[in-house]
Parts: sequence; C-alpha cells; structure tokens
Amino acid sequence: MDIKSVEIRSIELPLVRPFRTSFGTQHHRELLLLEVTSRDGGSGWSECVAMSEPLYSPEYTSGCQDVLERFLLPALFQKRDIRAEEVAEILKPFLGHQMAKAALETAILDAQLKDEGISFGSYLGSSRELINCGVSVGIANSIDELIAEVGLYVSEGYRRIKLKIEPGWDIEPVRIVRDIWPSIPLQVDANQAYTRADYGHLSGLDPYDLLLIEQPLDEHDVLGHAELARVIGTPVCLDESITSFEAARDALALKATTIINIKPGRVGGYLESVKIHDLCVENDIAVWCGGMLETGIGRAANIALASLPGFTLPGDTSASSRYFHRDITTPFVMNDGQLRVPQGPGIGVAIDYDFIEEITSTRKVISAP
Ligand code: OSB
Ligand code: MG
Repeated sequence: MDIKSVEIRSIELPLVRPFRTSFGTQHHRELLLLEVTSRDGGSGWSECVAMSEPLYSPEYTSGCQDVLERFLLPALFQKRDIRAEEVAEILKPFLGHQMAKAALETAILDAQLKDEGISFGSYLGSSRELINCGVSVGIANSIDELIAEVGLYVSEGYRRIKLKIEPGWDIEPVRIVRDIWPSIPLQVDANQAYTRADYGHLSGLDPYDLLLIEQPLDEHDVLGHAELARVIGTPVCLDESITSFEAARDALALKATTIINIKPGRVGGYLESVKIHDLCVENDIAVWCGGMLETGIGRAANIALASLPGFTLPGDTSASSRYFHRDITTPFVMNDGQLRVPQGPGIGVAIDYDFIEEITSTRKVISAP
C-alpha cells in the first residue's frame, strides 16, 4: 500500500473487574490504536498491546508512541508502496520495540488484506472456524472471591482456567480450585515472580495436574527455566522470555519451555508468530495464543491466529465480556466455550468509531512526506 498517513490514538477502557498479577493491578486498559490510511482511500487498524507502564515487558504506551513517531514511521515513509511482508525487514535496524513494530505491521496487513478481500485467518493459514477459549484469572483478595470468579467462568463455559500466582498465593488457591473442579484443564502464570531458590516450593504444584506453569522466573533466566523444568512435574511454558522466533528456537533447544505461548505483540507481529507456530508444529510442540487484555481489534487478529492447526491448547482468547462492559468492535460472544473466527476481509470485525471517539484521550495524525 502507498501510505498517506498513520493516526495514533491513545484510548482508555475500564475493565469489568480489576486484574491483579504479580506485576501490579490493572483497573483500566490504556492502549494505542493505529489507523493506517493509503493514498487510494483504503485503511487498516491495529492495536499496540503495550501497557501503560513497563512492568510486564520493557515497552509501555507512551514509549511506543515515541518510537513510532521518531523512528519507525519515518523509516517506513522512505518507501512508497509497501507490503506487510516487508515491514519487519525495514524496521529491523531499530532494536527491540516488538509491540510497536507489531502494531505497525498489523495495521498495514489489515489494510492490505481488506484491499485484497482476504481474511486474516485465511492469510495466516487458519484450519478451523471455531477456537477453544481459556480465561486468565487474576490474584484475588480472598479464596472465596477466587472461587466465585472461577465459578462464574466455568458456568460461562470456558474450557480452560489459568490462575495468576505469586509467592503467598500459589499452592493453596491451586489446591482448592482443583478440589472443586477436579477435571477442568488448569494452568498457572507467575509473571516472573519466583527465583532459582524456589524450585522446591514450585514442585508443590506437582499433585494438581496442571497443564503448565507460565514464566515462573525472570525473563532473562532461560537456563533457570530449563533447570526448573528438570526438577518439577508441571510442564514449563515461557511467555515474557519469548520475544522472537530465535528466542523460541533456542528456548526449545534448551528445554526451557516444552509448550509455547505466542503473543503476536511480544514477538513483533503475526508473521513472526506464524514462523514460531510452524517451528512448533515441526517439532511437535503444543502452542497456545496468549492475550494482553486486547480490545476487539487485537482480539480479532488473535482469534484468527489461534485457528491455525498448531494451536492445540485453549488460549487466553476470552469473550469481550471478560474484559469490558462495551468493546470497541462488535463484541466477541462465546458459545459453548468457543469463539468464531472472523471471516470478513482483514481483521474482519466492525469497528465502533463513535465509541472509540468517546474514549480517545489523545490523537495524532502523522502524514507521509
Ligand atoms: O502474562 O499472560 C500474561 C495480561 C496482560 C499482560 C500479561 C498477561 C496477561 C494475561 C491476561 O494473563 C490474558 C488475557 O486474557 O488477555
Ligand atoms: Mg503470561
């Protein structure tokens, strides 16, 4: 596409309930939306999944805005008539900033696919129309509150439950949830809250038949995860550590992860995600699609990705109602624990422009020279 301009907006949406993790509590979801407009009138949308503060990953919303304006967009504007498949290579000289890069590539891909009348799913290699949904449950204020929240999700039909854990909130909540729901697929996510001194403690999760434990140690401690994986019964699955195809390849070779969680923002986009997916399929490694509390815009593309054949585990691809009272697209409504993969061109969902306008705090249009 021949890019005319890119609009970057910052929006803020209240969450239906606070989401507490080992790195903090979110009450709102603040994020950037990108709209790329081409000279022939086409347009494409994406969301940048970075959070307000660099607590989950080094990126954060206003940092993403800065790197987009200062470096990524000017580099892209050097070339007329660009295809999404070329974006990563053009942005490669700028190190890191996967979430900002992913947002740019995704908006261009949306515009390109809309222009060609192809859905994200068919472009990425979708193999099914429905995907199985899991849900991520924050750290609760009490065991009673946890049981109530898990109970709600189970009654809504979620096919897998993920509990956020941290030191002081781990074995006991897992034991109780497992006791009440003996056969529900269950996993935990520590968001780096443990250290190499905790291997013994984490083996206390062994009796509860967990699908996996996500990112127990620091994102840079890949070898620690390999050590831990040798001594505990629960399969180890990296999240924060996997920032690229190369990181996934190496973590698999080191047996620091035996299951892969793909988050397109974290790895730099949907094209990199497909490469990681293909690597896992070749190596017979189970894959699931992570989430970043996305709005319908990011969710639509994630659901398309999650419909590729290697995504054999339910993802953190929950219904819109899990996150927001009102979404910024036609809401994703779960039916029997599943969501339907959008079939329309591009991300394939209708965008609620009026509502986006209402919740926009800043907007800036950057025009190509
Ligand atoms: O670690 O998977 C994570 C949300 C924000 C940042 C990191 C994580 C999460 C989640 C929720 O666990 C996933 C979702 O439902 O979008
Ligand atoms: Mg995680």
